[in-house]
Amino acid sequence: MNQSRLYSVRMRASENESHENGGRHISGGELLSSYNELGLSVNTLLEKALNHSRGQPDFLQIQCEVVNQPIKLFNPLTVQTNEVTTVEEGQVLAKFLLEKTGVPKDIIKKAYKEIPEYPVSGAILIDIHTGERVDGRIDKGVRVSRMDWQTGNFNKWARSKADSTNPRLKEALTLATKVTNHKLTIAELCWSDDPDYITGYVASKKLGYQRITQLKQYGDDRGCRIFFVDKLSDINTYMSYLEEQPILIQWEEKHDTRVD
Ligand code: WAQ
Ligand code: MG
Repeated sequence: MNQSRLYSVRMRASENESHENGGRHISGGELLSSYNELGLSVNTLLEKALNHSRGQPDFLQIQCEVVNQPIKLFNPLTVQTNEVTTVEEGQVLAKFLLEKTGVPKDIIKKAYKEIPEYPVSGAILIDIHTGERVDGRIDKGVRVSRMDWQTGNFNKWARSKADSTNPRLKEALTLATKVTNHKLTIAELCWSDDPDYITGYVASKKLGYQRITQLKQYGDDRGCRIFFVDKLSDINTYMSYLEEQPILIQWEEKHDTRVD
């Protein structure tokens, strides 16, 4: 890919109205593309929006814009899969792992109580000292953008880990790697809002990407994405990192780190 002219391509789709007019979020997607591949890239996101288990969109937008900032390269977080047999077991493990990353127990409890109040299309930010939501984007949350993992390098990584080339894992690991590479991110907690996908994860720079095979019941269309952050003195800089800093995942075996 010619990195000198990359485009950020973003898609969002919703039911009834657009997101800002109160529509129900169906699907979103973001990637980086060369100019030559823009047609393909737009099509990839269009297909994602048109064939989604959350339903058919009434509103759909795809936007392309050139990226002018230099691109950071990150090695992907180390992945571990934790098999659980029930949602309850999965959620106990998720809370245990969050505590291990340094999020205090009472803050985890408070965050969980508030999850049903957050039907957003992005992620919400919670301060680990107060438990308060700090992103200020009440209805939509923060959408992490300008990130990608080129297919060739991803497939090489997947082969070496004997893992499937699951596109969801690719998307989520790319996002988690970007988010946890910022020093003020303590941890991320995530499960999908797609009713047919029940695997989720807890991620942090130290723990890596800890998949948990059941974090909700099949058929449930409520998702979760929380970034636990440490006292953001400058919230705008943090949010612009999430939204604007372009990053590519580039796996190099020699940079693999061990998980504690
Ligand atoms: N930035 C911020 N929040 C996002 C973004 C983004 N780019 N993409 C999704 N979200 C939020 C949004 O609120 C969604 O409703 C929620 O996360 C779930 O998104 O097998 O598929 O894309 O290892 O449905 C994780 C496990 C799957 C993958 C997560 O999330 C694996 C998933 P989804
Ligand atoms: Mg989804």
